[in-house]
Amino acid sequence: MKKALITGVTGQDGAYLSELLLEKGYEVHGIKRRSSLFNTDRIDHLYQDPHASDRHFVLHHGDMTDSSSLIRIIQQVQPDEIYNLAAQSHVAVSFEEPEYTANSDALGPLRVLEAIRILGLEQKTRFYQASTSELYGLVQEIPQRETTPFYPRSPYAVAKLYAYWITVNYREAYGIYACNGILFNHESPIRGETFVTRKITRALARIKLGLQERLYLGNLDAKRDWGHARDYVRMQWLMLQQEAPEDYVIATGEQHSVREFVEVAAREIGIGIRWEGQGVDEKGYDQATNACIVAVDPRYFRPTEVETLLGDPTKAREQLGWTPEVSFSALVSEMMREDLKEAERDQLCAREGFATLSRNE
Ligand code: NDP
Ligand code: GDR
Repeated sequence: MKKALITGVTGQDGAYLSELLLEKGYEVHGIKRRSSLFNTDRIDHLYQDPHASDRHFVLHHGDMTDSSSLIRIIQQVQPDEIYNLAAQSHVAVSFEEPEYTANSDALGPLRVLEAIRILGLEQKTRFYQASTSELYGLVQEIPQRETTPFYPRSPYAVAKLYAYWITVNYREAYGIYACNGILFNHESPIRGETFVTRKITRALARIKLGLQERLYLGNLDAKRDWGHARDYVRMQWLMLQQEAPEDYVIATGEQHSVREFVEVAAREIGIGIRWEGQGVDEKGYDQATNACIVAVDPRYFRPTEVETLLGDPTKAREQLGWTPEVSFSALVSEMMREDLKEAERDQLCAREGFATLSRNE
């Protein structure tokens, strides 16, 4: 039985990847960091009691900023594959916490690679690094492919640039099977609530049910190449099953703006959108059209923005036979459906006198 170790197992991709690897018969180990509340919502359905004898899903406490925990876990697990997904993954937050972001996102991967080397696992353990389209930042070529020059535009992207190159360097210097998946934005119903897609679907569902008044966003003209996380974790696994390690762009090849995302999501649940302006009542509805109001709040603008990203996944398609299965409209539709269910649960709680919180973050 193959053993995989996933850092960032409690995150969006960690949850989908755990499901995929368990289906494939792996023994899956995950690293979660200590928090004062349970932070395992996304993987609770996979949880196995630590006292059970035949466990295939095992969680360990560790942190990307703590070499000792990483070395100890890797020594104990002796994984065939490590998927390094853990990161402070929010671009806007990285401007507020640049040093921590560098520690976890740049030095974190270095610590894992060093652990592989210190433990003499160079020939055994394959390493996947969660690289990102944010590396392209101020884009130098459209669409972006593996050979497009990088121009990072945030502390997050700069940290990920270090991680990208240290992965390449350890591959070349020590012969480790190490590769970068340069993944473009990928979303799902379990996407973090402060990324723009989930923020939109969650807010529109709550607005429809009268639980929230307005949706405040930043740059509506930003364009992204959005895919579904389930498609993208398949590719993470495929990249570690090849004869030789290589880096791949994973994207859909299709681009939409934030504004378009709002419009498609609103259509999906049959509500009108009115962009901030005149004739709006205090609840955020335009009474004439009964449309929900989307307002722009400058606090969501970034000091340096990535305006446009569009990936070219030709190499992944030709060499690995990978194509995304979920279309943009199917993605929006699934996210809207799931957020409506969540809003209905919150509405029920509100009706029974339990408070629910509208977060506009
Ligand atoms: P999430 O933010 O959903 O998950 C990040 C995970 O990392 C969480 O499990 C989080 O733990 C964990 N984590 C954060 N800091 C630490 C730390 N110091 N030590 C240990 N664990 C830590 O991200 P995604 O699942 O969306 O993304 C996975 C990876 O892919 C990330 O590295 C991200 O940067 C990268 N990426 C994501 C893309 C996307 O569109 N989703 C695109 C390209 C790259 P906790 O749950 O406790 O917060
Ligand atoms: P991104 O995702 O920065 O691309 O990073 P995010 O969803 O945060 O932003 C996408 C674009 O939307 C604009 N935007 C807003 N963004 C947020 N979060 N909130 C808003 O209110 C808002 N209004 C407009 C942003 O300015 C941006 O242009 C994600 C993360 O998953 C990274 O970890 C990953 O590496 C990249 O995708 C690929």
